Amino acid sequence: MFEDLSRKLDAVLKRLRGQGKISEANVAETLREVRRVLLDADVNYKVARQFMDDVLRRAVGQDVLQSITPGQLIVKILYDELVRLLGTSHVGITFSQLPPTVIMVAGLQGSGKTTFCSKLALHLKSQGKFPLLAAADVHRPAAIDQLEVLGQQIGLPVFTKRGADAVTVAKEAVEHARANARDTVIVDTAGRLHVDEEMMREAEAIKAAIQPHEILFVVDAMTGQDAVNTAQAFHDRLHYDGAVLTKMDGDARGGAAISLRATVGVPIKFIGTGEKPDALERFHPDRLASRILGLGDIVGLVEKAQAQFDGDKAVALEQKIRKSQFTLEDFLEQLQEVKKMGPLQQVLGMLPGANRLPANAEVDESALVRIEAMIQSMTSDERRRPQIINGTRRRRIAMGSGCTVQDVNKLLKQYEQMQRMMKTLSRGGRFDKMGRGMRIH
Ligand SMILES: Nc1nc2c(ncn2[C@@H]2O[C@H](COP(=O)(O)OP(=O)(O)O)[C@@H](O)[C@H]2O)c(=O)[nH]1
Ligand SMILES: [Mg+2]
Repeated sequence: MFEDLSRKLDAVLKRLRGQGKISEANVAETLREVRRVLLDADVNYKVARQFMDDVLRRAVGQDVLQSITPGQLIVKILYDELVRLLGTSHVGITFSQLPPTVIMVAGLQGSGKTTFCSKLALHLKSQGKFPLLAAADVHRPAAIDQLEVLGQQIGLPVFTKRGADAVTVAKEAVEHARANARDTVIVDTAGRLHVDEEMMREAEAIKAAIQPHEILFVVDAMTGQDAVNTAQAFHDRLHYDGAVLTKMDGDARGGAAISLRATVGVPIKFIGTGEKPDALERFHPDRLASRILGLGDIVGLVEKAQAQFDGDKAVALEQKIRKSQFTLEDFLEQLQEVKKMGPLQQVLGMLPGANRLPANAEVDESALVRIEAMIQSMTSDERRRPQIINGTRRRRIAMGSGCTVQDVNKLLKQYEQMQRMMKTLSRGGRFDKMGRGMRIH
């Protein structure tokens, strides 16, 4: 997510970070470069200017130059201001006291509305809700089919009425939900390729007819500045409650995400990170800011892990990492869980410093299989205290796992590096050696 922006910022900030003595000229120069990087990422120029003004004001106010670590203090100020720009804290969906909660989803064609409807439905289902999907994009029969297929995939009902107009479908869907004890209705609507009067009128008519508790505007993050213009045009007519940024897994430059909140003044509530129904994340300004600044997303990572395996394990693991008591046994268990979490590339992207991995760093997943085999060939004493693994033991482990002694050496070295990084983390520092340390093979 935003690899390019993140890498450029990192390059600019790296110069500051290392320096003991920093002059006013260094700071001014760095901030100018940060501004240029933001504009490159398609951040709205007014937003970028205001942002830099705020950062500068705070840097002067906190007397950055007099502090012991001026470089780090600037990074901290940038982080704080970026979090603020992105909306400070997560804003969730407002549920009605009196079910069903009606959620209307609007946006341009192709922005990812229908996909988002199914993602949201699945997300709410996993939280114990009973959603009903409503196919109120009636202009293209294929749109109704698409929602029906998605509904089937996630095991949730879809209300359709072929031949009826959008307002009728939406209204009857809400009645159907009420009669059938569904506590949430998610209404998918039609979009067009561009903002146009007819689409707006239809959306307004649906809004008037069903009076949704929540209107979510879906926008493709890849469209940059355009996203912000469209978002404003929809907001002028619909006054929606939250925005959803889709296709954040693609090579979106970041401009839309960074400018949207500041320009339209509406919180971003979710982000879409893939085509599958489970590729949805709640939007957390602090996490995105730390990803952009290359500070990693440990909370997101632990949460993702948590969603995949049981919560107690995740908490225990986090504590172990923080206390640097991470053994090879944990490493093995972790590898097995990581395999369940999905593509390693995505998992690595959430780690601090990951923006310094080469853009297309290939992760050799078969290396994992070998590592697993090697750890499995160790005694439990060896797994807990790898320092006892001497030459004889290394040969035995290599034989037992069908690997070479060099492989075993490499694994132990990687484990050592990982431990060192975890120590840095537990001291509240950064994984600065991430780029080299964590690469598997
Ligand atoms: N990579 C990626 N593709 C997405 C995402 N959300 C939607 N899509 C794809 O974008 C295309 C348009 O999505 P759709 O939901 O039909 O858009 P709609 O016209 O607004 O309903 C489809 O091919 C989706 O699979 C996302 O978060 N990531
Ligand atoms: Mg659609």
